[in-house]
Amino acid sequence: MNKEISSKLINKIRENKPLIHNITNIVVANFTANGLLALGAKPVMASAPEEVAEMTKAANALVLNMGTLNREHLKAMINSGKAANEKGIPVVVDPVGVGATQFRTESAQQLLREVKVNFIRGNAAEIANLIGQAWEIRGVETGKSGGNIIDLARFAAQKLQATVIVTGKEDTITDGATTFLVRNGHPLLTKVTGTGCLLSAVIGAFASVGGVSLQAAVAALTTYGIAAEIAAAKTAELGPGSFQIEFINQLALISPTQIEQNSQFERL
Ligand code: ATP
Ligand code: TZP
Ligand code: MG
Ligand code: MG
Repeated sequence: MNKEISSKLINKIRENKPLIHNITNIVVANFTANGLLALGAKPVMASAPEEVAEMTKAANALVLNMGTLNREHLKAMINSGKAANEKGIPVVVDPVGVGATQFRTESAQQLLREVKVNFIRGNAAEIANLIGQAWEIRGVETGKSGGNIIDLARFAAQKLQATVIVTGKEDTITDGATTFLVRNGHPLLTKVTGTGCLLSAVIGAFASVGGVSLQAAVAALTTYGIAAEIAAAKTAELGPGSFQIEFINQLALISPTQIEQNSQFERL
């Protein structure tokens, strides 16, 4: 892991302005588009099965988010995923709420059978349920479980043949062989809906310029976590609303030097 290359990926996003195609949920679409714009990428949301393959062909990464899934969305995700695989652009899946309902769990498994996915980012419950392990989930939020998150992430990465990112207080990033822990972030991220979803889109942006690599994922997670830390410090004594706005500001303002100096990660 080269810290300097990692911290400079933000410049590449700002220079190249990669187009990130998102098929996402109705809760977070606006926040995700604004977060990607702040970072320097270009968002596009398109989810009609009739047009998604064409849109994906013009994009530099594809992000599939299952937050408010329906049959049409699933069809669109499979069509666009296949187009992304043909073009060779990174595919990120956010399995929001998998495990909470049978429809979500079965749909996610079908998607992973039909599309080659490069990154899967979720909370511990979503990743566990994706691979058939029991882990309490309440709506879209992870519940308590005694499971070991690092073992879970490694096993999931091996089973699903993808880089798996399990987020929470600490983030685990693994391709099944090599594992990193990222410690940047702030508890206020859990008080704003869509911060996990936006992170999945940000991983797409970093992978579009940094390739399908652990380096791109670590860069995305450290950058995101540091932006949150700065935003929390600047809005201390205010509430989550002010934090949300300042967080978007910091995604636009954060510099490679700040990333290099403040990133907290370790290779296990
Ligand atoms: P959930 O719905 O269970 O909250 P999520 O999909 O919103 O899951 P999170 O796990 O909350 O995703 O992760 C979103 C971001 O928030 C990540 O950058 C993660 O590192 C950060 N984060 C989550 N919890 C904490 C915490 N307690 N302290 C610091 N950062 C956190
Ligand atoms: N319900 C369906 S999708 C969604 C909610 C509340 C947003 C979840 O966003 P995140 O990023 O997992 O907090
Ligand atoms: Mg959340
Ligand atoms: Mg989520």
